[in-house]
Amino acid sequence: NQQRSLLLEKSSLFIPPQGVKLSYGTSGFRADAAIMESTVYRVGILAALRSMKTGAVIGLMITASHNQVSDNGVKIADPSGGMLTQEWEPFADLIANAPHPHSLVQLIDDFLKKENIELEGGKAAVVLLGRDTRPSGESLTEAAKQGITSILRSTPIDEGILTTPQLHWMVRARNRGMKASESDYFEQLASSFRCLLDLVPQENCNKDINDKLIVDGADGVGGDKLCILKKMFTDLCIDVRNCGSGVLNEGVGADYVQKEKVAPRGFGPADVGIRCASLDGDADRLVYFIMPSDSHNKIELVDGDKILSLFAVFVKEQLSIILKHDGMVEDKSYQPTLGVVQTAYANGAATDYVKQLGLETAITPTGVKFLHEKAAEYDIGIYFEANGHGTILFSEPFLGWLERKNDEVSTKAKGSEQEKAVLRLLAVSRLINQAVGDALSGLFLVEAILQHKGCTIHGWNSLYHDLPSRQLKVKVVDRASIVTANAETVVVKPDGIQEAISAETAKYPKGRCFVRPSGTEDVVRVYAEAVTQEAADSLARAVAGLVN
Ligand code: 16G
Ligand code: ZN
Repeated sequence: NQQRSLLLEKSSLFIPPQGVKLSYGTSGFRADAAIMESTVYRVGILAALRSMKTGAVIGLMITASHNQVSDNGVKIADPSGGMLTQEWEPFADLIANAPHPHSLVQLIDDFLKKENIELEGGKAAVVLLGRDTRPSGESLTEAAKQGITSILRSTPIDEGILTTPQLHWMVRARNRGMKASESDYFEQLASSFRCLLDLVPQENCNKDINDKLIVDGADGVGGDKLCILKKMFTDLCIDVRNCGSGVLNEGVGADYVQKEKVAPRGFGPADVGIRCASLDGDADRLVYFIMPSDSHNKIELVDGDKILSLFAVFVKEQLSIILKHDGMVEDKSYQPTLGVVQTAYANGAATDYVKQLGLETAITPTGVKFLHEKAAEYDIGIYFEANGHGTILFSEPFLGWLERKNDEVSTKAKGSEQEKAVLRLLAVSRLINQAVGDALSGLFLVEAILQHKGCTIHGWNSLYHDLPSRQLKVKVVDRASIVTANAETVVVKPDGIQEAISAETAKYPKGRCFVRPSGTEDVVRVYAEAVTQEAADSLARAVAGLVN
């Protein structure tokens, strides 16, 4: 038939290189850009099928995030704007690795039957395409379009160069019938940020929390977009560096800054003590840092855990103001749930801090899809990985309640603290990306909260003090031989390893240690925490020895 011959014809132009086997990991497919064409083509097909199956717009993002510039990758955004459903990941692996057009067409045929997808009669497919600034992005976008148009009645819409979270945001917005262009994104961020600034308590309005913010754009897409946003404010002092004139992710970016704990390229002694931030290559991660006053460029890292803590304090405060009307009486008619979601990489001090705030905490395995899913169980779910990926999710019932409160207080309690708190939380829900972690919206929320509290980065950084920690990578023959459980905190295979790790950890006061196979590199990662840096180092080394 027509579909079959179209697929055979087009796919014969995209034959996968021999001997390469890719898998759709936590961040989609990623590899050297030179071998990605056939994979991206096939993911284009998958995106079109996913759109047909769901009857909704699907996103396809071409990026390799913090990897080196010569790499590239591709991932799918589902109708909600979240990650591709895990149920389709095996199919992604199958078609990416099908050796020739005939085997590809057969796999697709089988899958269509299994999933009950009608290529004719159902809704036409629409796929939004985005890419980061990598030079290979343009031709890979072409391959994706060829993939999408290999399925009859499927339309690609090329949105050009975007941050990953922008594309996720657009997919979500479109599927909810909302305005969904890039300028709508900027407009929503700017107006909600402005709203939060207008609601800064009088006593903190003119506090000089420090002169400016300096942002490392990783020489990627985030810096450019931030420059556009920055222009929407006249009173905002943001100095954006590493905006694309240097090599993407080379000695710059949130991943580098967080892992190496050193300042990115382009930062020097003149920046000591100033509030600095760093985005990653596709702007879905954000960390802050402070340049040290001595000559070494070892920075003080203000990581995802600290961002989470700042958000948690603010949201909790505003929520309790709302729940306490008429001064003291708590509103018992509705008790929204507020929860914090982290991974085992969260510093022990961070977890203790949010617990001490009285918040429910949960941990999940590494990877945005796990954190996001868990956070969505709460009315307000705040999740962050230590590496700076995270956001705040608001449930529909909670937002509905907030809107009703807003109507109520705007007549009965105009100008009250309660009204302001309602407006602040509504603004947060519009500012912070509801689809996925977003460095730009996260950055504007951090800035708004610091203003609100009249708090410097130093004050923020001392909310709690990180326990010393150490991360090591271990090369092993087969990292898949290590199997973990309980959100990666215990090893269940091979036998005996966990007992040995526990025995080693018990030697250190406040010691905590876990190992897990990396999802993005061919290594096993070791994480150790203890009361001194020496102890954390020594625990990590000892456990690395056990895994090896
Ligand atoms: C991916 C994940 C990130 C995780 C990292 C861990 C997404 C979108 N990204 O980049 O959340 O922290 O992998 O890498 O889920 P690792 O498995 O090599 O430690
Ligand atoms: Zn990223």
